[in-house]
Amino acid sequence: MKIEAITLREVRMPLVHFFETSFGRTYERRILLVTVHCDGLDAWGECVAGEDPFYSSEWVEGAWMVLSKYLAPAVMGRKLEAARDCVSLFARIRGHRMAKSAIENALWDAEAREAGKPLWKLLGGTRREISCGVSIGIQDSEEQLLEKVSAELAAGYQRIKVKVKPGWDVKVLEKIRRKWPEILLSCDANSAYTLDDAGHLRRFDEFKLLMIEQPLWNDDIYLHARLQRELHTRICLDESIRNSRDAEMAAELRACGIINIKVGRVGGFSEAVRVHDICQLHSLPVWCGGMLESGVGRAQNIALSTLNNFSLPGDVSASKRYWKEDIIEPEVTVSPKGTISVSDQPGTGYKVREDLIEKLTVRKETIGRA
Ligand code: OSB
Ligand code: MG
Repeated sequence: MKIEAITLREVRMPLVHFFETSFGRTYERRILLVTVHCDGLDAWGECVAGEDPFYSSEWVEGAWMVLSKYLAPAVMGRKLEAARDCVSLFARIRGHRMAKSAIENALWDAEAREAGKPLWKLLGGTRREISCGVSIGIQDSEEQLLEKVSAELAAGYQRIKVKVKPGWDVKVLEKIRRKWPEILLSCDANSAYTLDDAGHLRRFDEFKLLMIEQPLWNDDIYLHARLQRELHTRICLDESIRNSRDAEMAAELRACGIINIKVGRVGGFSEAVRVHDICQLHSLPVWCGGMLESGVGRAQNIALSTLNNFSLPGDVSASKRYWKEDIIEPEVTVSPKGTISVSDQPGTGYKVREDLIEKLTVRKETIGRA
């Protein structure tokens, strides 16, 4: 693959419904798309950095700068045998994993399409159908939350995850459990608690949750291990797992019972597969996390979710839960039994709607071509 040019693009996409976590509320996404022009084709990747550095230190503006000044130049004009070869070219640039992932994943798209292979097979996937769950944000009222849960269950989703924070936790979980005693239910705190809350978090045990996601600090593993010893409910680490070494440390320290893999958070598909493999070795089930992606990132999450150890439903759900109109076609749809089937077409099996993207673009920069 000869890399001839890279285009960065910001598209603005209003969410169908706002999304609120313990760190804030989002109404509109600023989606950073990367197009790698190589061997006469345009390959696509999405940088999942948020509008603000609240989920992690990465954010759209910072990612744009590092892509433009460091990452695109690091691969420009290079001829790579495989997508994973960009990892060593990026190695001297510290951090910025979501930005790196956008280029690496575009290269995987190119590699799959050039080989005439589905991306999921190239990644080593084995499942033809993936299981889907939903992540439901903090609402203005408990009634609104219960209505949302009810609608998602009716749509067939296999697992409900609700965002929690101090003041929006035990009471909401209790109401959901009382109404639906048998469903797969979990919660995600996005680091809203400290170890001093261990006693409070122990109250979550009575709701028989599948897991409690990232209760403590975004950069911590050790104190999660201390907390895990106090809880029956399995902890699931999200923010804390930056690479396969973190996953190995979490497994050995018994800091969690489940790991959420987000391809952007770990720096791209190569590392995501490594995290998957190390978790499998340690009998830690994984599932695919979401970052309110557009269709470009969503289609790639679907491909990743076909790997064998993705044995729990992911936060990979239908396009229409997020967007009036998605930027891929067909849009992502979920069956009444809460699954997405993968296609045997080359690449992701979804087509990028370039005309629509052009219309939604508010900023564009091409590196490597006059
Ligand atoms: O912690 O999983 C998270 C969205 C933005 C940032 C962090 C998270 C989330 C979600 C949404 O939970 C998952 C999705 O539906 O894309
Ligand atoms: Mg999370």
